[in-house]
Amino acid sequence: RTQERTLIAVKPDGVQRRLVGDVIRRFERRGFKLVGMKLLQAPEKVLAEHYHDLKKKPFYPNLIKYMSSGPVVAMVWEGYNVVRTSRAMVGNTDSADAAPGTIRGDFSVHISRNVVHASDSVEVAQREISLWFHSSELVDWNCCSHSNLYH
Ligand code: YYY
Ligand code: MG
Repeated sequence: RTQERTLIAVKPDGVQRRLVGDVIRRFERRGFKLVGMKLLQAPEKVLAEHYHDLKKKPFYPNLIKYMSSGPVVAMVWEGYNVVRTSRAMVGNTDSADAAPGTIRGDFSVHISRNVVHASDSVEVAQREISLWFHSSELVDWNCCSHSNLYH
């Protein structure tokens, strides 16, 4: 379970607002390991697949427009329970209900500009990681702080 991985993405508003470093810092300090990262203009096909379950929602066209409006920083983070813990770190989908101390609760006021994405289950994480990254883009490395984070 310390090998669990999740997809975290800083959305275009987060990149524009120079929040990339803060998001990375929170995951580093919590104790997670960065195993993949890239800045990219998200292709429409990737976004359509990424949000396929929301295709029929009224906000879907605006969501795709927003996610295409500029570069995103896609990352894969690894560690114990990372999927569930990162959802807690990111906060409620609706920024208005996101607790202070969470990324959305600290940096955003509206659901349509909520700064980051985090996979919501281990199965979804695996699908999203393979959608956004080639396996060759993920790096297996030994973190020198491992024994201070896990027994
Ligand atoms: O996983 P999470 O990002 O927290 O929420 P989802 O329910 O998967 O929705 C994805 C994305 O869609 C959300 O981050 C913002 C946007 N959205 C919206 O603009 N308006 C809504 N009423 C619901 C979601
Ligand atoms: Mg989601």
